[in-house]
Amino acid sequence: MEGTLAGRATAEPFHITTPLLESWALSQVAGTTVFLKCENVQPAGSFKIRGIGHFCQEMAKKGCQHLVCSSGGNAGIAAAYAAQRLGLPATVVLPETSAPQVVRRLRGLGAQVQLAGQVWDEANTRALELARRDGWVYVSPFDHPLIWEGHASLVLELKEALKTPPGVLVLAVGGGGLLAGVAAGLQAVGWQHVPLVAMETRGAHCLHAALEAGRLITLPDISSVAKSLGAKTVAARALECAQEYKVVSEVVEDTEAVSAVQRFLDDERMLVEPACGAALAAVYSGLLGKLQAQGRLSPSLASVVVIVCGGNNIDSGQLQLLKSQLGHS
Ligand code: PLV
Repeated sequence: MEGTLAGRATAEPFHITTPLLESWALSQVAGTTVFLKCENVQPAGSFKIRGIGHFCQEMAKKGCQHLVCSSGGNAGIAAAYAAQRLGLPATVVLPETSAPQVVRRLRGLGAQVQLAGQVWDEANTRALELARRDGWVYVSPFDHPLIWEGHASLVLELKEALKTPPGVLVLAVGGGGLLAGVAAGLQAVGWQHVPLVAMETRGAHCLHAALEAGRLITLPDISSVAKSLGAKTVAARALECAQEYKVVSEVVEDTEAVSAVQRFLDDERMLVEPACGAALAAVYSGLLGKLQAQGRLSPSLASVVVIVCGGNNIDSGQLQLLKSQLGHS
């Protein structure tokens, strides 16, 4: 019996098919139908479980003994969740600035937690060192073809639900795993012509900087409060995708991302972190309308899909703190 359960645990994906909800409030703001792809209701609190879950399952099949993941929080929670389901030990390395409730959640999932450095890139260096141990496998939060393959499942679900392609798809970019996965998914369903609006916050805008320079750029520091977007360098594959597909890269201020989090909470009664607020700000800050006026998006969008990527790095107290830091009332 135990064997059967373990077998099932490796065969079935760990993510769920998420709801695609039409949002009355966001549709009012955008002037067209806005659908929310609700990744915030995934088992580990964000879309990350799609790709990370798939990656960990494949590594388990290959005889991995211990998973070690560096993370801004959400990828780590996804890896710890996957490890628990696979019956494997996991170590998650987070920056020292990480929220205590994320550390508690990780320990609750049975993971060992290490804190290293001020930003994700430094935590990642530690994770790569640990991964040299025998039987240990490094889990990137965003940079692996299996992760993109897992994330692509999101687009298959969109195709199943919508049947016809949306006018535009809006998503947040950190290290670019979601972008690379969504691009792969669009290709797989024949929707490669659907434009993507890739949202970052200033101070975590590594894709935008790379596109401007035409090559990978390493930001000097992460100054944005959207720590889950805080990779200093975007994945090479994400830059390629941004050049190969119809990708509009946009940067919003922290204050717009946090204000979007607050408005989304009031409109939809869902609390997401600023990383996700960056995507929502494309609607709330009137950016889509601006892009339409500039001719960078069609003036008549069939519909808008916003990937509500979710995130665990938030609670009512943290939102209050962010608002007071950024001078919101
Ligand atoms: N967060 C990664 C990388 O952090 C992590 O370790 O959890 N929205 C949310 C809620 C996220 O957690 C992330 C990634 C993103 C968006 C961006 O996804 P990506 O990295 O695939 O572009 C440093």
